Amino acid sequence: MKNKILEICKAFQISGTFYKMEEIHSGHINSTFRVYFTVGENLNEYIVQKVNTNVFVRPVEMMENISSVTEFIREKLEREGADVRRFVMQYLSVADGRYYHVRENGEFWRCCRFIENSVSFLNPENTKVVEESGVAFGAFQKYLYDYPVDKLHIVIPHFHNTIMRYGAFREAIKADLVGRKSGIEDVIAGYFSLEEVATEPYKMQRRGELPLRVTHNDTKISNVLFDLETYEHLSVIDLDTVMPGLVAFDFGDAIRIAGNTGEEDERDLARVALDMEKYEAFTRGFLKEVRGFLTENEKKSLPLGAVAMTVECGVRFLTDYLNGDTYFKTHYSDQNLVRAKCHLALAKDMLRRFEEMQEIVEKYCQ
Ligand code: GN1
Ligand code: MG
Repeated sequence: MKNKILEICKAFQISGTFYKMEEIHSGHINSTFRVYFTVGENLNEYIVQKVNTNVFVRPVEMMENISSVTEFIREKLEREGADVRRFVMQYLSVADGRYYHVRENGEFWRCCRFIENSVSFLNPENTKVVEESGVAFGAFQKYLYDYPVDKLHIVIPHFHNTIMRYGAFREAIKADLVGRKSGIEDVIAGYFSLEEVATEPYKMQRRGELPLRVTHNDTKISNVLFDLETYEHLSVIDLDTVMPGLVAFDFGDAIRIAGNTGEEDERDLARVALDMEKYEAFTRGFLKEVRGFLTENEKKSLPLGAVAMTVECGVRFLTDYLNGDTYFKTHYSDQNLVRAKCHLALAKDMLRRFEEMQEIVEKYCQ
């Protein structure tokens, strides 16, 4: 692997002496490496990624979205006099200016600078960090508020089309490709009982009640970088799925992770609940940035977005389990089922606390 990574770094015109590299295992789709080079006394760090082209079948368009959106943010930051090296991602180009390198065997690679003195968290306990992540994703919305949404490529069509996600789920149940349906009828039934509520935000958008904006579409808290010492937010990362979408989904997908008292694949369901303190912290941070321009319907849709994203992601995990784990990376045999059960429990807890969730949103809309 080292030789391959060195070949890729050379393509991206990285100078210096290779020092070390390590794989980062937190993503479920792409393969990610942190690579260190020394130049004199300095240690320069890079994130080198192999894009999963089974999932991202139009990787060139994806990189066009990313470079265009980051450029847009960078210009605004420059006008504000902010430190562009810390607050927005910077991708490296190969000799002819493209932001990707395709190897002879067809592998699609890209590389960005690692933001110095930054750290990310999978599911932090510290509510200040959770609030800061709300500010980070809210600010991302705010910076892209006037970005022409029609210019974005649809990198993965129907990505957060919850109705179609249920369609794929039905097909997987019917096909039962690897014989995993038997014994999990209760989990399957649990997801069908939430279909109506989970598909509501998508239907609202179709009825013209919610606008499409430039959204991140994968707002897990580990996709925010924080300053190593102050824990203030720096840049939002993983811009692969930046596309037209619903603000409720960006809010909701963040709550799915940051608001869960357990892990994304928590096996002990007694540990899975909506952490109201963290929910409130994220909401406070997020709304501080976006309340000035969201429509009334959008504000009201936020708690529903959290339920929808939790259910939709759970449906996707269960679909993948039924299909034999071909989409999400798994680290043990029933991980997708464990993830799905956890998301079902979390969504049910959200519905129990739904009024409280709405009250908190209203409180920070003032
Ligand atoms: C995938 O690989 P990662 O962690 O960035 C997935 C998201 C899911 C997430 C679940 C392109 O994101 O949609 O919400 O796993 N990305 C894609 O943790 O499908
Ligand atoms: Mg992602």
